[in-house]
Amino acid sequence: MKILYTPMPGLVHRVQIVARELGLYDKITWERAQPYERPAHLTDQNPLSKVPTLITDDGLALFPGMVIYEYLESLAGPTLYPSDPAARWPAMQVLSLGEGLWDMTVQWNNERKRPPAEQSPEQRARYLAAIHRVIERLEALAPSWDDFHIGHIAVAGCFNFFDYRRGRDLATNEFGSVMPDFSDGRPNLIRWLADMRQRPSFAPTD
Ligand SMILES: N[C@@H](CCC(=O)N[C@@H](CS)C(=O)NCC(=O)O)C(=O)O
Repeated sequence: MKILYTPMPGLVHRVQIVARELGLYDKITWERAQPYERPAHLTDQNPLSKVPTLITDDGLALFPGMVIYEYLESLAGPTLYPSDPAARWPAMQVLSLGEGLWDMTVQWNNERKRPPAEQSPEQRARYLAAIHRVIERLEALAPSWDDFHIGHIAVAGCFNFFDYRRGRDLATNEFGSVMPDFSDGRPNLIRWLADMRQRPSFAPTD
């Protein structure tokens, strides 16, 4: 099977963490695709031109990330999705918060990449307010996280991106503004993230 993704030096993507946790990483061909350039090798498989996109050995394209995680789990799990309903649905809620946080951040980031005259301050403020609300909710939940599941990968993966993007902004001033430090003032998340990053699956790959 193959996964189309955008390598970023120093950043491990959520789908890469999932593949490593499941012992599938080396069974996957990892192929570079730049979704914003809408290359045919991506759009032929995923008309949305989004990464990650997985192509199974039978040639079926799967997306978005949440479907890919479940597919990988179906090959090598059960590992990352709790089967007991009392644990499963709270885990799925954390997964949705993590995926939603990612999507909101991508939109916020895309908005600030536009020429200043075309940016909408209202839109940016809406995205940012939602990002802060989600992080506030995660900060409240974090003290109860003594297990490890797919939701945790989704959330920690967002913070990996925040740190990566913030580091680049500080180094390059590419967009003329700096990604906020979203973990600042969130002691529960800071503690929990430090533990997460001890896992071998969280080491950067590219
Ligand atoms: N929820 C999506 C998010 C993926 C996503 O946001 N991908 C971005 C790259 S970071 C993308 O492909 N953007 C292209 C576009 O929106 O046109 C998933 O899990 O697959």
